[in-house]
Amino acid sequence: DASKPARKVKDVVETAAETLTDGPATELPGAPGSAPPPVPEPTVPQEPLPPKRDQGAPDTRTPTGAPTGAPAASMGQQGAYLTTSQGARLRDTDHSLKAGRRGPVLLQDHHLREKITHFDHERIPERVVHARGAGAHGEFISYGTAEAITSAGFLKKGRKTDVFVRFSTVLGSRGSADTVRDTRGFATKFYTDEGTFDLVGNNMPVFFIQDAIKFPDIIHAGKPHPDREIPQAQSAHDTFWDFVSLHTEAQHHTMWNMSDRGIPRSFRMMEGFGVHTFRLVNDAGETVLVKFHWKPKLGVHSLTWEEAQLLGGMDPDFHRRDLYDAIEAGAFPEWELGIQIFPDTPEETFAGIDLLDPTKIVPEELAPVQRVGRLTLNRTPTNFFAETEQVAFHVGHLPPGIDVTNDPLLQGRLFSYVDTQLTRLGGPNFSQIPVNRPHAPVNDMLRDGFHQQAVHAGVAPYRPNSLDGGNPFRAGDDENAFLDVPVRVAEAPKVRANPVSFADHFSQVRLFWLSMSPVEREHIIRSYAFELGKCYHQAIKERQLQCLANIDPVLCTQVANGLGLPAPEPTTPLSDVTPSAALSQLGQRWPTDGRTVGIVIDPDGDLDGVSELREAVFAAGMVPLLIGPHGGTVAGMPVQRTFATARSVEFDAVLVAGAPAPAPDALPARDGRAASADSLSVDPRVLLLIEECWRHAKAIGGWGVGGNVLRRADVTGTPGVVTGDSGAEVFGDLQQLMAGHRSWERFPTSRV
Ligand code: HDE
Repeated sequence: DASKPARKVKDVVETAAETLTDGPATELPGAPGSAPPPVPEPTVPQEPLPPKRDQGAPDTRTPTGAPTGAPAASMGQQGAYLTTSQGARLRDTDHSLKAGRRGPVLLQDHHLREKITHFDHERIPERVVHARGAGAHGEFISYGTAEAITSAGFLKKGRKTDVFVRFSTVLGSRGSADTVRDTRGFATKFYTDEGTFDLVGNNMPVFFIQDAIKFPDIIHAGKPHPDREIPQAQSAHDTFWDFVSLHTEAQHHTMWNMSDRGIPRSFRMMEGFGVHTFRLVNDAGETVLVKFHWKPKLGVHSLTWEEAQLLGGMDPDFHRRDLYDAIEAGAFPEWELGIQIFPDTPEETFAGIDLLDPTKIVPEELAPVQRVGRLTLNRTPTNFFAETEQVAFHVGHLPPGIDVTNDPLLQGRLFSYVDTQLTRLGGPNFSQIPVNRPHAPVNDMLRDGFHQQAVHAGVAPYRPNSLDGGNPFRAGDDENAFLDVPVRVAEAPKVRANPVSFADHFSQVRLFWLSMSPVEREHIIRSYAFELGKCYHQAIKERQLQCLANIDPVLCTQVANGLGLPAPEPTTPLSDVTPSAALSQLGQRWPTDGRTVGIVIDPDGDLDGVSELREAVFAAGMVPLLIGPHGGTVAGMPVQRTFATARSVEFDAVLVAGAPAPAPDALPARDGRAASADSLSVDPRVLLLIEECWRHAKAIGGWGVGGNVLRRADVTGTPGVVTGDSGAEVFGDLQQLMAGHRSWERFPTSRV
């Protein structure tokens, strides 16, 4: 009974206090002899909300499926009263148990020791790579289009499977910024009812190395320098470029990183790739080779480099926030899972491309990506640590119907992903952590070990046995067991060597370069020039320029110009390749769901127009954020950003309804501006907002006084800037612009 007072606690404490004689005579209120004042509760104790599904206790079931008797939610946060970890209620958690008010703390204070000891061990080692990440729950619904080529049940028509996805950067540590230039991880855990399937992919379809044995080398080169531990989460430093320029198989992935793909606008706007070739097997035992792709509903979009840099300071959590905001706003991120299918021939090549080489793609024009299902992320984690930090992916988590190939990078990963969890999650029982628990019944014979959660019954965790009734039994041929496809292994000598085709390091980099639009090429040139410009060693820059010369002379010359170095001649003939239009991010129109529209308002201006516009933005599935000279509300509408807190980088487009003149004590108007043609005085922070949006090629609009503000900012009449009579009218044009993502026509490119 929660309301029952503790048994005469007050009397006990008072008696104890009376017997104390060692306190100094001068002690103030609460001196020995007086009972400690009761600690008031700031709120009335009441039962908390029922725990969410994920807060439940681990499923402590026996191998035969019988519950062990542990209450379902015993590990979650529950009950109105604070307790010890053993469930004893506590009356005080703010004072240590001391020998007198001014005395030393007593070793017998078991609550103090439990609280501090647990805290001391709260942190676990961060992931050695992909440490910075954000996760979300969702569901995958299969179209059934892959039924003929795989027996995997979750790919049967209409089948719905729970998923957990974790996005990440690779190089930075857990607290690093989201918007750095880097590859992004895109790891998906499908909790299928035939066992968990982890598709542990990236947002780029190729990798730096062809053999897993080099992974420590590339990561040591990319991580901060070992002496000063800088730079954090960057590839713009000597060791990275030292490695990739010496190790030319890295050039393809490096160019993807230098392209706009290295700075995604949002996790929601990234493609995902399984990178390796996998093998699917159907019920008849027939096999095909496949590459997995995730295609985002919103299209593939990127930040500009300046935006990415500004966000590193303004909002280092930008991608994480964007993901959670979108899900909580109901703009659920969606991707289609697609596969490229290749015949499973002994050569394991397609159109001359070696399917075991993870530095190669198969252009979509040669093997179209066939859609097999839809992923929707619809729930944010309840607890970051429990779920996003503790989730453990493994490329070897495969259900029946999906198998691996001999890609030497994939083969090494098959070892690494279990091994790393032993250190990171502290032992071999990580699959019992709630987020890692399979949704299929588990009946393994794995026993004991650190952090064992299950209370296994039975006496015979071995096979064969007669004591546990012979359990567990092996699945027969027609009982949907995992099939190791009996691929023929060539009789060959043991060697430390690659297939000969792996020696081609430049042709597909050239293919990628030639597939880019002029704007994208311009960005690639700038990123090489920026990153190499950050290197100290001349020899490294020269060596990388040599690699670029072997990819494309125009690219090489432009980067060399940026560095102020001569462009070398190619040392290998340039490959004759056919560009792949599917590699470019530009030239299409995409849905704009969940995009943010900043609306600059004057509290004394056209608020009816603002209100109408706000509704129109909501109706279009986007997020309107009002930006005013001060916070609070105007005409019943929340002002979410002020001229002081808003920065261009958090908006996809900006609309100006009006902007009041700066208050006398605000920042001074810029010199020269105040004397401009229409002499309208505009807060300089609003002008900065508009200028930055313009520089970042974002859609800009204004109506009424807002049109004058845009004139003041000198942007009217340029591509992607619209003015009109009403907010709703301007928003119509703005939506069209946003569907094309950016207005690059503002910056005609001529160089490439
Ligand atoms: Fe990983 N990788 N990796 N990787 N990887 C890890 O596993 C590794 C590779 C990828 O959100 C680690 O649990 C080796 C390719 C993602 O939890 C570790 C090699 C691709 C994630 C590991 C590779 C990836 C990881 C670190 C070379 C794209 C984050 C912590 C053979 C297809 C998963 C962990 C998450 C994480 C090893 C190469 C993707 C150490 C040895 C190629 C998305 O096991």
